[in-house]
Amino acid sequence: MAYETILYEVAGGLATITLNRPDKYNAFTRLMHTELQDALKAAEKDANVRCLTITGAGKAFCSGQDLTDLGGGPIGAAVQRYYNPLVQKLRSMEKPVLAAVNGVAAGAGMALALACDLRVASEKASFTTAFVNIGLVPDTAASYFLPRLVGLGKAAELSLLGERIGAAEAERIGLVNKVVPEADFAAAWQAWAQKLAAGPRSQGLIKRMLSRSLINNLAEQLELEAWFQELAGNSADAGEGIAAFVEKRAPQFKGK
Ligand code: T3D
Repeated sequence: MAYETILYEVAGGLATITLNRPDKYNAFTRLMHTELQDALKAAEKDANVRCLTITGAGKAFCSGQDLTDLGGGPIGAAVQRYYNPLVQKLRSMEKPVLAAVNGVAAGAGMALALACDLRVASEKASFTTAFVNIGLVPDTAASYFLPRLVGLGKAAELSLLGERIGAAEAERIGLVNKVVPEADFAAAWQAWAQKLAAGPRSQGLIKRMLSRSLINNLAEQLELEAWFQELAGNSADAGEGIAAFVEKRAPQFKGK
């Protein structure tokens, strides 16, 4: 399907969404939200897609809400209508989602990266919560994921001061999984995305388990592990994984 504000491509088990408003640093508009939801649903439904990557066109990853196109109406209602479903979809999708952070990620754009499962950043990437700089509070689950990724102290610093940090600092504090030189960036995120796209059914379960670990107590998490291990153990991919180990060959997972 042709979109105006994003690109959506599927190749070899890997779906890629590119936020595509480079002149506005890929800022969100209402149309972009609608198109993004549509593409996320397509990726979720398509059995051939086993990993999704979100990246940005041009110099930026995403600069958050387009401040020249606020749409009017109560701001809280806009957050509920557009941003909350975006986070919910990213978290409920039983497929790994990778943020390939090519440039600056600000406001809800930074939050979008935080809501993904993994973050690979170009050395050109940078991050600012930005909300406080315009008198707002973090949304798009930034106040949920940021303390969990970097700890309360750093989350407070980034949220209260709104300063921009570079990719190396983001890697140092655990905000991104890895930083790669600009020349290697595309190859680096594609290598991870392709590996994830060739992975077993258990990846979706692992994603759910890690999300639940953020709210479960130890006893609940142990029960969940036993339950999900039963599900994973009965999957065709587990059969293949164990057979491949015994036969000393590489497994051919089908995501089933
Ligand atoms: O109603 C609702 O939906 C509420 C929801 C709110 C969620 C949010 O995301 S609130 C936070 C919104 N985002 C921001 O506050 C970030 C604003 N942008 C910046 O702080 C900076 O632009 C950046 C840190 C992202 C990049 O700085 P820099 O110096 O590298 O670039 P720049 O020159 O500021 O920006 C480049 C261009 O992108 C520029 O356009 P121009 O002058 O070349 O024509 C700039 O205006 C444009 N741009 C950047 N961010 C936005 C934007 N245009 C519209 N909206 C933006 N968010």
